[in-house]
Amino acid sequence: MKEPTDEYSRIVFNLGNTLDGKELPIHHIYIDNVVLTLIDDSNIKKVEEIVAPDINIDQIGFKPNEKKIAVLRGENLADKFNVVNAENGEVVFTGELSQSFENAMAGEINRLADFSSVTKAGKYYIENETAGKSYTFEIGDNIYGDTFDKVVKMFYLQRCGEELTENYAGDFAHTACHTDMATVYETGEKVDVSGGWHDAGDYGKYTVAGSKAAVDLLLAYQKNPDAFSDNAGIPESNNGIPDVLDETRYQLEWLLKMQTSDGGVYHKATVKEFPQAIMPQDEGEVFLSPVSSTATADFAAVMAVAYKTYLPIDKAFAEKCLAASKKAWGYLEQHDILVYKSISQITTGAYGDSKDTDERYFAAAALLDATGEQKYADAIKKFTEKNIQLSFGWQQMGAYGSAILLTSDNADKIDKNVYANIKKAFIEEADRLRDLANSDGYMISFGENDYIWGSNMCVANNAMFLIYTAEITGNDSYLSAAREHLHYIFGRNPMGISYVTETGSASPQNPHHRPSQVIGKPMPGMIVGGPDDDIEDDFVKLTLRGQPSAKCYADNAESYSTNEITIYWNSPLVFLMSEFM
Ligand code: G3I
Ligand code: 9MR
Ligand code: ZN
Repeated sequence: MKEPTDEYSRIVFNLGNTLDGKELPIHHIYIDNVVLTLIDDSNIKKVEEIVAPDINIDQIGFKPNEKKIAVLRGENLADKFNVVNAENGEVVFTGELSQSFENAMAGEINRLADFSSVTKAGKYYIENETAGKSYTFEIGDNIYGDTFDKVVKMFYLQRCGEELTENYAGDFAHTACHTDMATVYETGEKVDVSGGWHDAGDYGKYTVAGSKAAVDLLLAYQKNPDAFSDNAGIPESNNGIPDVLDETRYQLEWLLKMQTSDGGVYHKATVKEFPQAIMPQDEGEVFLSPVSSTATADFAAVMAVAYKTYLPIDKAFAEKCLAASKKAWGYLEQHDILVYKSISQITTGAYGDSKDTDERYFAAAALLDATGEQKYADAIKKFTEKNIQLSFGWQQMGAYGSAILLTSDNADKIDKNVYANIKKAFIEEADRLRDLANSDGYMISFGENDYIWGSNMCVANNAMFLIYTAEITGNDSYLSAAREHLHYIFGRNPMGISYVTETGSASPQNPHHRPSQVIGKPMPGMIVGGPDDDIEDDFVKLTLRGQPSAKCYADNAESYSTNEITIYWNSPLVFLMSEFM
């Protein structure tokens, strides 16, 4: 739990909201030290209007035979709760709440309502005499259908370099953007790096983050191909290829343009500085920042996974990806670590990283899985002599390497002891995550330092970890723990909101996402970053100090550290959802 440190001595006074009898949007003037910060907080009212019930529930719902739990908050709650049929008001189940327990991360006293025995398909809500009613939710076999399509289609809506037409993009249609040649900052050379997906609320394109997004979708398809349709509503729909593969190919084609003639890969393609809220086609000249070894290694990895995924679909494209992967590997063999080189005039996102062993390990694993060539197994042995942090994050990517190896047909090429150690470490980390989830009031695998920038990505990443472990061990307790993470994302969380835009009963209305800000409504299907108790942007510094970790979230477009969206926060969610469709 972080103690609030008050860097600001501030005077807050309210101007009131009428002038000559005319209603004004509410403004506060915050005087911090000598800086006068005027924040348009008129949309705070919208946030206050979403007063979450005291019964937190997955606002999408539950499959008929899974564990079904709601989290109630409050002291002196009535002991009993009802499950009510939302269509006819009939009480279908009455249960007893669990013992109450203190939840420091949420700053709440909680009790759980277990209604797993209710299995009949339908729409329901939970009611308790003291806590009131929950949002309505569904029990059924196909509860994720259109939500999943929204989460997958978000990538189409993030496309760069082509016109998004109204019949596919609706209000988020726009003309083609960033189609001009980019400039290599150090040499002035012009390069075509058009295409791919915008990273997030900004329009930058970053190789490290963009590789994570792509590989999550490819691994999700490899693991659960039947979860993916050919009619998610993109231009390539109904072409006989699952839309997720059409969409990911759009990103891969851009990534291929980011590779230099000697095999290295540029770290990012962005404008010089973040603009205010504008549409993408209005953004200026794009510059390429220097090659980094983390970008090159992530590129090598995703291209090797792409080879394996597209081989049965488009052999020529698959082989193009493998050749690019091997070329990037060759570059890595010739170069030690090349960290992200920050150029002072280019102040966009960094995706910096002081180590590249985990990325190189990931690349070696993907290339071994794709080719079976012994040299990659030998490289893996070398990498595992160093400490590799096992996570599916954009900075520590070791879990990708281990998950690929532990599910590979070519794992026999690895030294038996090395393999045993890789498996042991993976399961030990999964046990740590499962134990955390089993002791957390909202059933996610978080400790007190896990509410960081992009914490909702970590929720989905940890669920990925548990899903892979269930496959590797055949032990379904990991799968059950993973499933509870989905319920957190869609509403069973201390904020009481479904963290994915335009899903459930209450979802983010003001994401930090330039098209949403310009058009004035949230683009659908985007998971927001979620609580970050490091209090990292000006808005939350003025509004969230002292909040418990799990409530350090603000549904405000100014809060990019808690309310932005990214392609690599949506991608692990796609992986997670596809397992439980
Ligand atoms: O991992 C450490 C953790 O160990 C430590 O306890 C904690 C508190 O010090 O810090 C954690 O590091 C955080 C890091 O993200 C974790 O990945 C940093 O505080 C945090 O500042 C950092 O934020 C990154 C942010 O850019 C600022 O650099 C986010 O991960 C990253 O998702 C975000 O990426 C931006 C792009 O630059 C631009 N496009 C939008 C995108 C999303 O906001
Ligand atoms: O929009 C930018 C977002 O993508 C980044 O995550 C964030 C932190 O790097 O910065 C945002 O841009 C803001 C900039 O940092 C400060 N000036 C206002 C910009 C728009 O909010
Ligand atoms: Zn663009």
